[in-house]
Amino acid sequence: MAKKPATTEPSPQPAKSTDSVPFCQALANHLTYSVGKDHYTATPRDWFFALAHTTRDQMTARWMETMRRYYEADAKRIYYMSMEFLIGRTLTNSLMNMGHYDECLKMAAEAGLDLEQARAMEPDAALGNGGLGRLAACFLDSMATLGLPSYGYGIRYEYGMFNQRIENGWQVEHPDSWLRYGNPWEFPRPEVLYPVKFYGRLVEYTSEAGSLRHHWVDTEDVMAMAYDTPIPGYGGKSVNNMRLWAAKSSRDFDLKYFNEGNYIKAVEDKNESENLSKVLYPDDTTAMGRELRLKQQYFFVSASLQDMLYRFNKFHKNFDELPDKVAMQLNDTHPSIAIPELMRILLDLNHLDWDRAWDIVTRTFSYTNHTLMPEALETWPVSLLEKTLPRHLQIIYEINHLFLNDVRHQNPGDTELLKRISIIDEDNGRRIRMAHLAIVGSHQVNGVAQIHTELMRQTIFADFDRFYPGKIINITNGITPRRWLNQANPGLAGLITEHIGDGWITHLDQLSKLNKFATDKAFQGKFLRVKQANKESLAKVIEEKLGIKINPASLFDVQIKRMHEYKRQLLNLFHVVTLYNRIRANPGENRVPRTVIFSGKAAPGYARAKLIIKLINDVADIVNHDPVIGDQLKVVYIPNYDVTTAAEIIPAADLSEQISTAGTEASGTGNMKLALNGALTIGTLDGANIEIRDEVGTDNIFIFGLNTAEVAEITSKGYNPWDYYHGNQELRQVLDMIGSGYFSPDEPERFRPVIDSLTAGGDQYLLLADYTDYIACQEKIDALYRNPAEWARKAILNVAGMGKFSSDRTIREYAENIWGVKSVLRPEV
Ligand code: T68
Repeated sequence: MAKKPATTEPSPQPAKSTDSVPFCQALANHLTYSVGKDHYTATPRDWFFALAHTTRDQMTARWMETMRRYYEADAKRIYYMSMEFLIGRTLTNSLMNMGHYDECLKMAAEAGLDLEQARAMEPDAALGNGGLGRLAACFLDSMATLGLPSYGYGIRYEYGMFNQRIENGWQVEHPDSWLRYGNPWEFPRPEVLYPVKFYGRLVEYTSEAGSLRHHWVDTEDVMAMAYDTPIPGYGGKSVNNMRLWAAKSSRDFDLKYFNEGNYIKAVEDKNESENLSKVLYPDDTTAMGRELRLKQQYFFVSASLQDMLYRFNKFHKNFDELPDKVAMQLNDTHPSIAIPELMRILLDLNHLDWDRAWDIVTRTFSYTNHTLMPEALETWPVSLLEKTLPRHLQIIYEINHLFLNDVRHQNPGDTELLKRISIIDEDNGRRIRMAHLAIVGSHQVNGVAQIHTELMRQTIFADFDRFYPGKIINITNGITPRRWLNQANPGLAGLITEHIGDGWITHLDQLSKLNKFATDKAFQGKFLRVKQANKESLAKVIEEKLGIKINPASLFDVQIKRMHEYKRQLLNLFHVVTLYNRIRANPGENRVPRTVIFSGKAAPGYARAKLIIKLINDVADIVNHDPVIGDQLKVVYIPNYDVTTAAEIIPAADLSEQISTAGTEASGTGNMKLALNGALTIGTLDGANIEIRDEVGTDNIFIFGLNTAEVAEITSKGYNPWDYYHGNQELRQVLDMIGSGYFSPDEPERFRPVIDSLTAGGDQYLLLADYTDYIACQEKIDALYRNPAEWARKAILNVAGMGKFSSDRTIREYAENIWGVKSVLRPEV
């Protein structure tokens, strides 16, 4: 047994506040004593580290005070369990949330310090793939801002999301060594160390009282070491903790090998166990059944549960109190092995009986689903669990057995139902359906937008919705206005504050006060000038990074998100090629100039998505160099989309492309970020687009295409893409050009498979069916853009209507409807 870790919880004495030391004095001290440089020798990176340490100091005292406050209140804690936290940069966020940003700006100006340069030295903490990981980061910000006693638990990957370079038009992945220069935000906790077991075998025995007991023995153990990062809420009143686990070898040197003189082998084994937290899996929509991924999941779940129970047990002796003191939120099924793990802890280590343990477990866990796509739903081969986590497999079997008994009791004779609803899929080589396990083991399950939740209830989880009425609920996603408006778009944030005050930063629904300015000419003018300035900044970045000169007066048409067929970047590209053909056919016509901006990463193994990136770049190459086209159309692929790039692009967007096939995008959150920054949306009736429409009004959003009912109908009737190919001459021309190598003269057949998949291949995502309506909708957008006052009015109404989409609202709903937790606020001092 590993020794209980020494507590890292705060001591009762208040920590000495560093608030009294002036910022510039503290900064100078850090430059000298933490970085070991002076003004003469300091590089921008040195300044970044000095700034980060100064800022961290300011959070630390409040962090400890917050932890003490939660202890004293014996508050119910939320544990947000997530394989991904896509944090991005921290410096500006922390300075702003702690209220030191203006002081820092002033100090930098006086000292002649180039703050921009120093800020740019911070690497993104890219410990996530996309929407799911960024949602977790927005939630941490909101939970801290609301003073909710919460902890983020995850993995401290040594390599985060890969860096994407575009080489000759192709995506090339490069490792993201974000810790290379050290991470100034984290506190390593070498004393908070837990063993995590793998493999081994089970020994059954009978206790003195006659009950069957299980021992899991001969395991291979890896140690999980904690790294803590303070998460400041806006206003700096509460600072919460994100605790990430890194794998350490259980013995730094394996003595057995060492004694045999096999030093190299000992170090090799150490490295192997430390591989567990080495790298983030970069796949967002395919569940890959890789042993290392399962081990990562169990690794962080096991460490987190040990840690949570250690904290619980300090003040509570009775496990029955656990659900009153702890809420565990599973961010997708990735941490759902926590359900059998908590059962194992209660049964095998604490000898509770099954029913009591199960009652505690199901009242503690809840699960968020982020996708309906079958290929993204996790299943693990029974054989893999049997080898890696044998006791968990036994427990899952027992959970399933009891669950199926209940289902059978309510639905006698319905064997098909039992097969469908079972946690074990018997048809595909026996696999564990993790979503089924998560639903059965949770008291509440939620979808992330109304339509997504509806579809969960009607399709993939319909049997569960009937069996557990009321268990599946909706909580529509949100985004933090601190990062996505206040920091990302200081121009717009300032304009808003000037007119309605700054209450919107924590009460986003106050944006509705902007409604009355939508027709105000002076306000419209200011609003358009802010947008124009943002567009000019982005144009500069694009020219510096890519050497492409874009026209800042053109309509900035933006699609930024993971590359995936269902998101239909290709449909957007078909519009680009249509415009290209129209301009070439009629060069003199007066048109609205457009700059079409794409950015996004493809999973490294997703060949089709990578080919589409190459296609976009090949089209860009031809379009951007065609003298007939000139300034009227430009196509830009901004490489390495990450949180920082998003914050550069979003404030400059005029048009937000949210064009997934209806019924495929669970929610989307980029749609919210863009509308909040005054972009108009062109979108399908999918995910949160529907709720955005409801909030901003049908007249202020451009909806096109088939809805989910029509998608279902057209596919069930037998969809024939050729009908559309033959039915629209412009579409046919676009497809023929791409398919026959117009954009790839060096290799004419390069994009043939892309086109074939749409025609002969059946066009799974119905691009051809939606093309005509999409193009017509884009024409309406062009027409509107010619009328700046009308455009501004609609864009202002979009900003004014975004109040609902604050992650503060989302988190309040989780707190009330799932977690049953209350804020523990700092008494006003
Ligand atoms: C996204 N999912 C949804 N998954 O696609 C998006 N998956 O509609 C939604 O807005 C967002 O979640 C937040 O709810 C993801 O981002 C992943 O990143 C992912 C990662 C690993 C495995 C599976």
